[in-house]
Amino acid sequence: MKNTGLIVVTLLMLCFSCKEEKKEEVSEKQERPNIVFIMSDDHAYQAISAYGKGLNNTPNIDRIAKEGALFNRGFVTNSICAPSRAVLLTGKHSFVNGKVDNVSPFDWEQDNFAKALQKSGYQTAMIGKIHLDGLPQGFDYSNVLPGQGLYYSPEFIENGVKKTYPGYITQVTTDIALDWLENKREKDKPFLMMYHQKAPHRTWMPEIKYLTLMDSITFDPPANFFDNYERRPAAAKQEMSIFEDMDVVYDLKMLDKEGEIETKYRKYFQKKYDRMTEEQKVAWDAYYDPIIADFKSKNLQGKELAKWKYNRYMHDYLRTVQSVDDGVGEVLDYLKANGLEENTIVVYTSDQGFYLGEHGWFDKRFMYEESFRTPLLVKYPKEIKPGTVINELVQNIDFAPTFLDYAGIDISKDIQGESFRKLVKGEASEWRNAIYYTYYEFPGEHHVKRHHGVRTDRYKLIHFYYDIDQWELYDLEKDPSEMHNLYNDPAYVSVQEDMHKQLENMRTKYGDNDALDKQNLEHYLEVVKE
Ligand code: SGN
Ligand code: CA
Repeated sequence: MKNTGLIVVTLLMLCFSCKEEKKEEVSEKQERPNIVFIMSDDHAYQAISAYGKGLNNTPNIDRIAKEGALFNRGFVTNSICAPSRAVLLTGKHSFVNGKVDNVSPFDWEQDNFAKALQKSGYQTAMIGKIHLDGLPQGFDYSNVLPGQGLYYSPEFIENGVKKTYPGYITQVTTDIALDWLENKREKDKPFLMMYHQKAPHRTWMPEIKYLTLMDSITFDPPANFFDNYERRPAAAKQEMSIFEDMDVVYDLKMLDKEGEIETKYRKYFQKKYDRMTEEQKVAWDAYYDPIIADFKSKNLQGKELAKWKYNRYMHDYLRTVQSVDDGVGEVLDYLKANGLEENTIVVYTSDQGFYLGEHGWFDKRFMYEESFRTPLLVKYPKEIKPGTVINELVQNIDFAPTFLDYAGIDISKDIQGESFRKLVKGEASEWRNAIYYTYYEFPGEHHVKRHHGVRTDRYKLIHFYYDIDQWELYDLEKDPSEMHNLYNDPAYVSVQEDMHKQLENMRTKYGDNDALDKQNLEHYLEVVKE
């Protein structure tokens, strides 16, 4: 009897521990966080209300910072689209992953973090702008834009098959994302969703519902809008000036029916306009026609014209941002309504920053703050305290290792970024004190010269090269707008020396050198010649 009792008890215990094990296994699986990586294109941090510039309201993007963390020093390694996306996927600098500019090919065969997540049991999706040729690898589902994408009646490539969707691109991209979350993924697996908007990329065509948004507001240009580029010859030679280079039809929508406003790029904008439905065109014209008439009647010149252009630009740019913000709201609401909020990491960022009139510019590419920086907001209720503010230097090479870290996957040694998981949790005791930058796409659109440089918390050293040999040094604490090049200033001799050392250290650390620069240059010149 005694023995039987013991056997029963032992069996019961065994059974119990068996159940416990199962429970743990399940809960461990559930604990692997989902990742929603939201990236927009050319979204300046200045146009996110959480950053406090006061230009616009982005309540949904702001929610990410309110419920999680706002990064004040988020940077890219190379301020241009396709290279930025290659860095994001690989965790490696451009000169290592090979995608140094928008024209060189991207090698999808190399490792990327989505492949690693997929291999470890994640469901993975890539939706929206990708700007890397070829079928995305590492994704169970992809529905991406060919090239830059189109604002109205956009084309997408769904798992390799091209189709056109009716409607407005930002909403279509959001709908595809929500459809994947709701109907396409395997719901028992953790997931990674890359949800990448085209907006607010040029040519800033707003959604019909936002045509009149902020219409009554006149924006004052930034203090350095009429910059004279003194002691900055590379900055003086770009072609990204709002006044000089913005096309009043192509960029600023002055497509008059009479065809009197003839500009270089008018015919390209006509094509974009023609993609709208009759109904959309009626609403579009009702808004723009009076502005066109007014513009014609005024015949603005000089500074008045520059300010007019700046305002036209800001209105359309900020309207396209509003649709992006709506999409973020829809995705956040979906996660909440479906019990996914607690265990999902949500990141909001852009492929780089953008100029909203600083130095008189639009576009990006330069290592100056507005384009070198990128917005970065992250929430993860399980680990990140609401209202966290991060001031350390974080860069887009850090995304891949961070996500691998959260997913519990080994970070391979050749990844160059660092996981910021501990940093954002408030645990990192040590963090880097300098970051490295490279830009290659010259000669090319917008005419920004090749350069590389280093930035520390306070200083920045830039070297422009190729058809120029120019150094720039900035004290960001005293001169946050980078108007005073301090290179060879006697008061900064030791800073300059130290920054040169830092630059050499960076190039050694990441494996960059003159031979690589030369190789990339030769390849680029070959491709652009064709
Ligand atoms: C297009 C734009 C440029 C922009 C590049 C790169 N011209 O060529 O203004 O700098 O993309 O942007 S457009 O007439 O086609 O709009 S990136 O974000 O893809 O790198
Ligand atoms: Ca971009």
